[in-house]
Amino acid sequence: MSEVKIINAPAVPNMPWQEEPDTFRNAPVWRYSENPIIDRNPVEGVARIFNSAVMPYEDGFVGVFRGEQKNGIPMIYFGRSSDGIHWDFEHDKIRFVDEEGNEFMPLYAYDPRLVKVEDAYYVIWCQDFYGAAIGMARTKDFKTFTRIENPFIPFNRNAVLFPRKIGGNYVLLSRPSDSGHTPFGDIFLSQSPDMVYWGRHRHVMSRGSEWWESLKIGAGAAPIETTEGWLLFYHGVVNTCNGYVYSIGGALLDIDEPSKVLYRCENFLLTPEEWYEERGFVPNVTFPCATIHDSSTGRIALYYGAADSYVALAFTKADLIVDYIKKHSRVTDTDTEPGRR
Ligand code: BMA
Repeated sequence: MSEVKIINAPAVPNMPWQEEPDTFRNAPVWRYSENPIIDRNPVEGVARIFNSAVMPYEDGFVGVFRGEQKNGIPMIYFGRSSDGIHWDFEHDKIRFVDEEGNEFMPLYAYDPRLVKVEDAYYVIWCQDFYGAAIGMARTKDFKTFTRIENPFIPFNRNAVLFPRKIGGNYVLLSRPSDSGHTPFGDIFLSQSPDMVYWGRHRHVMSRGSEWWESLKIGAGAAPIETTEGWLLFYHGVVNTCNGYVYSIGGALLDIDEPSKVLYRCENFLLTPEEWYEERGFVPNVTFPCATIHDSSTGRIALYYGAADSYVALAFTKADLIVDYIKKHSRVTDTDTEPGRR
């Protein structure tokens, strides 16, 4: 096994962890034995929580959760946990405010990501901006969540920030899309000096030639900085005769120029196999949105939505997953180029 290290990230010795099971067959990722970690009807008025993002905070963990309200409208709920597995949710959805402090709620909000950059925490999600678009808010205390200007015009989804500036700019991955259940989609990168104005857009990677990701792809968890590049977990979708199937894929991006894909795994890392992934409101969905990782051990806990009904957890280690991605890598010219035309 190589000596891959997670860098520029804190040690999180209390992160959730479970060793590989005895049945482990050199798979790159293994599921938590007690999945799903969030069951149906978790909060009064909320039917399902899934596609949600968490991170270490103070002595424990916090998260922003996609709560599908019983009126069918998704909103974002805040939760805390001492172990990263058992979660206490606030009963009311997050009440966003504008920069003047007035309530400023989106019509709907789903698939949140949560990333710390410098001294602030950013929530990034999909919301209505005269069509599906990227919403953003900043918080420093997880009490006041201040909406900042939407970075892009519609239609766009699956935005996630890198956890530090690169080349002096904030960097955001996103997936331009359409107004429906988008039947296409590639990952692009945009840069900003101030989190307000975004430009210097680059293509990162297209839907793959592999069948499991042949329809569309979208960034999942915030990239993890490693000695081998930015480790990106993303989702890949195939259109079958019975509808879309969402699997989890992995790639390594260049540290200084992350629009260049160094390695991209031709195999999915995880695909719907368990009852909570195959059966639910939308069957056959595994949708990664966050990791908790420990730079001292290289342990990674991957949080993913399952079947648009549950939150589930899987584990891997930095050296193991990086070796696996490199061993099974297949990159194309559009992956490895800077992505500028
Ligand atoms: C996508 C998003 C995800 C969802 C998936 C499967 O378009 O809406 O939130 O998990 O579809 O329904």
